[in-house]
Amino acid sequence: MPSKTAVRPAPSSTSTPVPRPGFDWRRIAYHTLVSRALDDVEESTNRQRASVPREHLVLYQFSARGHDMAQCILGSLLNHPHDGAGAYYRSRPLLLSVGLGIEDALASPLGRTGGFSGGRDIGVVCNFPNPDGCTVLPMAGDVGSQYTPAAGWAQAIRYHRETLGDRSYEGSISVALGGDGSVATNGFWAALTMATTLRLPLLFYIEDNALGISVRGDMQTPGGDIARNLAAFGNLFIRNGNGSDPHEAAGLLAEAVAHVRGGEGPALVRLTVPRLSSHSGPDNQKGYRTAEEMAADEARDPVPALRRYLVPALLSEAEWDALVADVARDVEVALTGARARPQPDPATVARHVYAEAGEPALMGGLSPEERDALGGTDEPKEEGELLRFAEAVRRTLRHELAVNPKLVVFGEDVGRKGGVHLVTEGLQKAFGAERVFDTSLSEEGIIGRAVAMAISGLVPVAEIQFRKYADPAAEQLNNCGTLRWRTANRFAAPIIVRMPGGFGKDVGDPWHSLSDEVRFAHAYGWQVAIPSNAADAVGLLRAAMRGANPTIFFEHRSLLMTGDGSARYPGDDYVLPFGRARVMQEGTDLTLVTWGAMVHRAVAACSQVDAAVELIDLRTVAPWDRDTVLTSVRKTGRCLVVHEDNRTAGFGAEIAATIGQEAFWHLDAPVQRLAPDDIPVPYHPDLLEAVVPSTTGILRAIRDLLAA
Ligand SMILES: Cc1ncc(C[n+]2csc(CCOP(=O)(O)OP(=O)(O)O)c2C)c(N)n1
Repeated sequence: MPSKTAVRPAPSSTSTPVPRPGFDWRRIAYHTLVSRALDDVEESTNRQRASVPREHLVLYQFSARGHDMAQCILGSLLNHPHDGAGAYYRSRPLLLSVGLGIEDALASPLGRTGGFSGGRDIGVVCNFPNPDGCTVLPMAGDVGSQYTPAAGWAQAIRYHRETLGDRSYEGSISVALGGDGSVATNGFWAALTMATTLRLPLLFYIEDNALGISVRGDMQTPGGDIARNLAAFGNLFIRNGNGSDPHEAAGLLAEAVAHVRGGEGPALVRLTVPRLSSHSGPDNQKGYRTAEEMAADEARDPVPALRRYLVPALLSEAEWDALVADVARDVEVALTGARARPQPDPATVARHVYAEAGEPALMGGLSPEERDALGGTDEPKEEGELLRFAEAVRRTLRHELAVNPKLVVFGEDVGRKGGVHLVTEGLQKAFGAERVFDTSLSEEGIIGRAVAMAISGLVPVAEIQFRKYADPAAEQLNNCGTLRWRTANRFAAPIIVRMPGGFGKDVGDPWHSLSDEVRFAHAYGWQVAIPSNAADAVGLLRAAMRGANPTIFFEHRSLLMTGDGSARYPGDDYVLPFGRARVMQEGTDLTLVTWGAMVHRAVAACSQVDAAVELIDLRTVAPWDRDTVLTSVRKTGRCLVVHEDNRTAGFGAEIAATIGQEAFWHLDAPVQRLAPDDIPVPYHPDLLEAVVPSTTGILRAIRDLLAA
């Protein structure tokens, strides 16, 4: 009985097995040869650099040579219209085999219009919205970042099938492709935990070429064999073998795909493959690879092995040669077509950072019809009940869960406990554990999962327990923000990320009290809300949940813990558009701009000063309401910005710079900022008071500025 990770011996050349039935071997060979030809075109063009017109150069090239055949076998098995794949820069053969056109495959590295990104991203960082077959999720340059979205797609399959009752998802699976280096990343382990604990329909496909650029595989996992090392991992079906041997690779992949499609849970297949080129165009392999090692890899080239396997058993010599000729012709035609495509227009480069009206992405989030059906009004109801901040958020989540079956709420402790801040208390009981659920302790897993769920058409509302603990998810958050732009509006992932931040009631510390909202305002593609009260929280959260852009939604800890942010419930359909500041009190002497919990200290300070201060609660920092601030400053001639985040490069710097640029001649005094002196938030109440702007500090700053 072979062990579950046993390596099957490669068949000897004297006993070439009969090609496995059930595979379209001609198609597999065609795609393998196309991939090889694309690598040839790119590499030879780059070699002849001096004589090739600049517009025909591939500026950044990664070859799939050696990885190609096994990927094409895998691709041939991904034939369900709801299959999905999280892939990486060496995965182009898989894309070809699930339907990517050759001209598109060439247009992207040439940076032409169309293709994956319209010239915005590297040609092998692909994506493929594929209504008739496997969707390839937008790849990213970060190794390992493909895994948690792939797990999220698997969870979304289950949600569509079981919770929404969409039988068309029956039997679909998700696949994550990665190299041997990628098994050392956080993303790999996060996804492995997700897939095995939830028994998700996810296949991990590890293409082990024993190198991560120059680093050997035994630096990535002890002994250099991740399949062997995972033998004891729970709920994981494992297969391990030779990716240069078509018979063996097809057998192992078919077994694993059948396991996952059959609802038996996740699987991992590791196939050894040769790397027949340098890591990427600029790498010359000097210093880390000997001529003997390269020759040994050449001897493992899967293309001759595939030819031996198919000729004469399935194809005659002449049929193989005809296939080679077909490929050469098709690639030549595609190359001419790709080169003839227009260059991207620089005038369009700023488009699709955010959603644009009337131009939804091909995939991601609710459809415009679904959004319209949800509707909304920016007129608050006046007679609503007085609610604390946390209760207002809970009620908004509850209502949206009730009216939108595609909305899911999740995070650490969010389900059974109702969140460590109890904001989601009772929601799992009311809506079930499929819709409101706990996750494993991995912020990368939470956000990566949310991204793919959103791409599949769901509305994920993720909770990060405290602002500081978004750190491990930084890669997924940043990639989510750029996703629409870098796929030229083919994909979007409008996720909502709720996170408490800022000081608590008389208490702080460096871990639970960070605000650092500027980091998200600086990141591409995000909306950032920092509401100061329950009514704004309702409107902004609902705007995010019914909107088309990814949103960071801050829940200030001091407002969650006190009655400071209490307000009347503005109604079940109240939507507050982003970028609309609130002028809390009008005045002609000085403009005070702030947001979040600082609003309450500013109100207290203003009540003690004998001057007409115009107080502006910004509500959102991305986008921020420049017009309201500039109009006010042009009237008052003085501006004080107060915030809780660091002064240096804090959001106040952005506001001050904008005022300097746009309203300089209206100023009677320099713009002032009141913010912590770049000191982390301390624990002891006296230290906390010394760092975070206080009511008396704000009062003093107002008086100083009025006197200036
Ligand atoms: C997070 C991250 N760190 C480092 C890199 C630089 N880098 C690009 S590819 C690579 C090696 C990846 O090796 P492996 O996963 O084995 O895939 P292979 O290239 O061998 O197919 C590294 C270190 C990166 N792209 N992303």
